[in-house]
Amino acid sequence: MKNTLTIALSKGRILEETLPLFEKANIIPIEDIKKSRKLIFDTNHDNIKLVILRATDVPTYVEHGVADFGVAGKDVLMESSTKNLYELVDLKIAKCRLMTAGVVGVELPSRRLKVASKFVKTAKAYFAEQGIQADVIKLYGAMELAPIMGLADLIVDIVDTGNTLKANGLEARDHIADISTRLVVNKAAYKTKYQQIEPILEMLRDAANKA
Ligand code: PRT
Ligand code: MG
Repeated sequence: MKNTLTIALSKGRILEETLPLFEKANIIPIEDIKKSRKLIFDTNHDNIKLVILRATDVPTYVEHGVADFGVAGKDVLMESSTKNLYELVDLKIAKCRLMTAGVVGVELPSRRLKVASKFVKTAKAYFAEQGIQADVIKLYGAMELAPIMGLADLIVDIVDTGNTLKANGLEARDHIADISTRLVVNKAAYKTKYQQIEPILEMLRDAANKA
């Protein structure tokens, strides 16, 4: 009997693009994930299970080895302080950019900047690297409101089409990172279950490169 491999998937936007990619890689849940309230799913492979998690929890499950693989956005991985994982495949889905943004036409003040973001660690590292003095305020959503309400001079947020910024009178300023979804693997599992993990990696790598 083979060991079970557990793959932790990020729910929401990433899941929408993960399921078709996994289907191309012939990893198919035996029931419709989107129509179910379950969190653990069997697949067409008797040794592969899928668990559906809040995106920010995916690195944690993989770090602790309760999931062997994880599918998570590079933004989430950058922000997480988890170790013990290898980022092995760029799945090339849910692509976007991490950027700073501010109110259209408004120049930055000469004092220490106020920055609002849900990506506090990444934002701090970015401004430090630029040699810019900044205090970063943690928000959990609707980052666009912060500069409009005067909570912050800038936000650090995800931009895709730019429509959300535009609709709120904001403009993108500096590019921090290109983001896409990555496959991560627990380091210990990668060694101890290598024989089982490698073919799955190969299938997902091929599917990502074909897409
Ligand atoms: O709801 P929860 O707090 O759990 O997380 P979430 O809402 O961030 O999750 P979800 O389902 O939106 O997925 C987020 C993940 O998808 C991110 O971690 C990225 O890796 C990836 N991704 C890709 C995006 C976008 N594109 C994206 N456009 N995540 C968010 N957005 C949002 C952005 O925050 C902004 O509000 O879309 C808006 C910008 O889009 P444009 O097209 O208007 O520029
Ligand atoms: Mg959301």
